[in-house]
Formats: sequence, C-alpha cells, structure tokens
Amino acid sequence: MQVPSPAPLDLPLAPSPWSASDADHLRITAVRTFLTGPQGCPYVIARVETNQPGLYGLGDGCDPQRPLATRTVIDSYLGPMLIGRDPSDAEDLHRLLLNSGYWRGGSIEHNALSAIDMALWDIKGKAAGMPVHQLLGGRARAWVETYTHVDGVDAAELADKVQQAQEKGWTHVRIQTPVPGQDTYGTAVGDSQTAAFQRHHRLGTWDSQAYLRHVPPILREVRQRVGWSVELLHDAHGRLTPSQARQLMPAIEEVGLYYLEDALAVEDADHLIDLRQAGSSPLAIGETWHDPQLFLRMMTQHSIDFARLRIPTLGGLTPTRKLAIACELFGVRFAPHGPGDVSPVGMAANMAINISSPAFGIQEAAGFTEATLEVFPGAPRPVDGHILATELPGLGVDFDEAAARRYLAPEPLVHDRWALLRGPDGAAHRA
Ligand code: GCO
Ligand code: MG
Repeated sequence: MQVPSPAPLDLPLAPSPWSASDADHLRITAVRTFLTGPQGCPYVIARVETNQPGLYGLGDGCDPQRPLATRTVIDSYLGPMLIGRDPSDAEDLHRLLLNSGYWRGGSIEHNALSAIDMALWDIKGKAAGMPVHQLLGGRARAWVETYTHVDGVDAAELADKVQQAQEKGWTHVRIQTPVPGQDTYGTAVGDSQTAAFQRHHRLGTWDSQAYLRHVPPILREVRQRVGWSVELLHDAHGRLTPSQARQLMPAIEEVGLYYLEDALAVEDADHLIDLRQAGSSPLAIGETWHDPQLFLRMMTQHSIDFARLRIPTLGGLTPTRKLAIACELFGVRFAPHGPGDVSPVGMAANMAINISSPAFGIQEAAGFTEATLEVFPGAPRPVDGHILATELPGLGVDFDEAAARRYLAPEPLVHDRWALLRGPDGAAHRA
C-alpha cells in the first residue's frame, strides 16, 4: 500500500499578540548556522537575518565538545520557529523557545538558545543604534580588567611568565603547573609525543592525591618570588573530592589567591560552604552550569564569592543579565568564562554584561589567534590587560563568512580527547 506523503509542514507563526501585523514590520527571515575552527576548537555561530536590508544579529552557541548537537538544535528546532517573528521580543522569544521542548533546558539546548538570544540582542542594539551595554542600563565602568593564563613546570618558570605578563599590562594572572607524568588541567601534557600518543589512545591520567602533594608548594613559591604587586588565580578544574578540597584550602592560604576556581565539581557544590571553615581563599565556580537556579542556591548559602558565568551555557544574555542582577543583590561578583573556546561573539556578550553591571569582578581572557581575529572583525581583546567598552551598535563584532570557511573545525571527538581522564586504577575521572 502506498503511504501518502505528509502535507508540507505549515508552522503557525503565532506572533506575539502585541506585534504589529503590517508586512513592513521588522521580521526574522532566516537563521543560519556556521561551524568554524580558527581557534583550533569548534565555534558554532548563528546569524539571525531580518527583512531589513543589512540588519542581522550574531550569536555564540558553542558547547565546544558537542558542537554538532548544538547546531542541530538550532537548525532543526529553534531556527524554524523564529521565521516571520519580530526579533525585538527577545524576552518573549527566549521563553517561547525554552518552553518549546517539554523536556526543556540542559547544556546543549541552552547553547543553541544562546546563539539565538545573543543575536536578538545584537539586532536590538543595531536597530537602536546603541551598544548592547546601553540597553542593559548603560555603563557602570569604562573598561574591564582581565586575567591571562600562564603555565610552567616549576615556580621559577611560572614566576618568570607572571612577570612577563605584568610587563604586558596584566594585573591578574592564572597560574597552572603540571603534576609530573600527569595531565594537569591548564598545562601542556608532558613532552608532545607522549601527549599526542596519550590523547590518541585516550590515556590521560589523573591522581588528585599527587596534585595535592605537588601543586600547593609550587603556588606558594610563586607568590614568594613575584611578591604582592600582582593578583594570582588558580583553577582546580573540579577534580577534587570534598575532603581533598578541604585539604587544599589551608595549603594555599598563604598564596593569597584572588580566587580559587572549581575547587569542587558542580555536582558537589553543596560542600562549598564547608571549605569556608578550611581557609579564606575566595571561591569561584560555575562555568559548567546551565541552570541559573543553581547559582541562586549558592548565593543564598553564601558559599561563593565569584560566579563563573558562561553565557552560552546559561542560554544567552536574557538569563545572564538576570543572574548579574542577582549577583549584585547577593553581594557576589561575577567572572565570565573566557578561554579560547568562547568565541569573540560570546566575548562581546560578556563585555555587554561586564560594562553594565556593578557586580562585575574580572574577565578571563585567554586570547584569540590571528585567524580568529580575521574571522571576527572587531573581536574584543585586551590591550594592557583590559578591554575597552565598544561604542559600536549591537555587540560590536562581525563575522566574515568567507574567512570562516578557510578554518575547518576539528573533527568531532578530536577536541575533547583531553577530557578523557582515568585515575591510577583506571577508573574514569572527571576532567
Ligand atoms: C577555564 C576553563 C576552560 C575549560 C574549557 C573546556 O577556566 O578557562 O576551565 O579552559 O576547561 O572551556 O572546553
Ligand atoms: Mg575553569
């Protein structure tokens, strides 16, 4: 029996009831996605186009370890729902898209939503002729302080690199050092041949006890060598158990960190409050969290000092601006995620929040490659350790599609091999 082919899908537009219905009104005409790799990691960028010639918005939707899934959510589910709608209704559209899946939310869905949401704010700014920070309340500061990353095999190398960073204008530097024979987050893994072999065969090893013995004395010695004219940060990358994190606190007390990042994984965040009794290093956490409610729980427990907001993972500017306000009200500062796998578009969204909120603390700025700067004209980047507020309308960054095509994104599973860690007994470990 011949099965009749289904009628073409005629998606009801259901515009917001208050939208004008005339044909000349601003409407979304297309949502296009791009996968590109000028930084060596995958970037998923969305471009929301409108019926007004030349008016489009850009958004960053990259979960760098699940880029194809994120892109599919945009292309197959969220993008088609937007055609014909008024891009001005960012709040309404965020809610509509979030609720369009009964099993709503989650990291992949939020990254996809973020790509669209940032683009809607970009359009709103361009249509108004204003930078996005103006739409969020205006300037609370003229520029933002950033921190850079350095790694070194011992205190002498780290101290040298910290001093070099200071000479280039940085006042805040994150320091990471490897545990011999192990893959310590934030550092190159051993010699490059071993590293390549280990990554290929997914043999990354990790032993938190060895980290606890090896790393704190090096951090203490770096402080002795560099003195107190620079702020130091460190990222433990969520690899310790609650009791190991409690041991780390007194061991790094005299380093006087600006903050200790991810002493615990998000799954153990209820234990953060116990770390307060073990030491006074300010605590930062949150780059892996997609649910703003989890930050609220930590804020009401007074267990964090810095919220590591990752705008793509939170679902865009719409939820993040609310979280920035909550940070202000709860006396917590925020420090947006900004390693190389947050694209220049995501970094521009960080800047809009940073410039407009009194709760801003520090911006991570790992730095972009020349290729990334070529693909994203106007990418926000630090000069003398800080980034100036843009004066351009919208997010202030553009996307060169032809240049993007020259930089292929790495194959799926290549970029995230570093995350496949095993403990000394072979058990899979959190990266
Ligand atoms: C940081 C982070 C990152 C993540 C990376 C995962 O503090 O910058 O820990 O480097 O590990 O974004 O892909
Ligand atoms: Mg981190």
